[in-house]
Amino acid sequence: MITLYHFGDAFGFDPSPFCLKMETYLRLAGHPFQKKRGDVRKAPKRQLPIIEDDGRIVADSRFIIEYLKAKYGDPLDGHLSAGEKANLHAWQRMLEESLYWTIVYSRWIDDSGWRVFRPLVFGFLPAPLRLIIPSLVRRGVARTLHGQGTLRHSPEEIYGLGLRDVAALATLLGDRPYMLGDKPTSLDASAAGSLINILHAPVESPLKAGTAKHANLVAYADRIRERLKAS
Ligand SMILES: N[C@@H](CCC(=O)N[C@@H](CS)C(=O)NCC(=O)O)C(=O)O
Repeated sequence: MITLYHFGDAFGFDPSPFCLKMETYLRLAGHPFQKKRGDVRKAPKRQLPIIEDDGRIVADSRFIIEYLKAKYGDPLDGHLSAGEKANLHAWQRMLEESLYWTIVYSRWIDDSGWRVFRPLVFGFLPAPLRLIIPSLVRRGVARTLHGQGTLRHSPEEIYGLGLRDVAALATLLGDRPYMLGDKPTSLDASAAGSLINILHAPVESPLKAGTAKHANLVAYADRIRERLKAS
């Protein structure tokens, strides 16, 4: 049995777009699995998600999906042409290397997001640590966002960049049930991981407000979330 180690369902789903991506992938692909709360400090790359399968640990959602495809087959992407796979690759990178950072900004740096995010994610800590740890982690996230480039922009620019990604995604989806057509692919795992985290998390932001204007993305996130709950 595959075990998915993730942060936990603080929002009724995992606040990490990558952990929610992994859960969505496993459910859409129909692989039986169990979820356990992971410890990022013990993960091989100090990040979650990781999986354990037959005693083997695999880290990073991209390598996990490669591993699962090699071991259990490729029910989601196997039918795609080389061109469609290239397309999928580019969209996935947009979600995970671009839009992701606006999501991070909206929760960790934007004060209004932080006020909501902090107690939800760090509320489990005992009182003295609850006062110290969140600010330390927040400072680390700010350093990462500065190194990566996002924090060199104004808030308007950061949200503007994120919302351009969202608008492109809305155009891609159009009126189809899944991002690339009638059937789910691994792109839907990435898209759901991000969109459910933007639209269904209790963090209000210009990113959420702008995404909510795309009726097709709202319906898509609702649909995939229902499918996750049902399976
Ligand atoms: N490329 C990785 C990204 C995973 C990732 O960024 N995980 C974040 C949560 S969204 C994490 O574990 N952060 C903890 C840290 O970096 O200290 C993947 O696809 O799995």
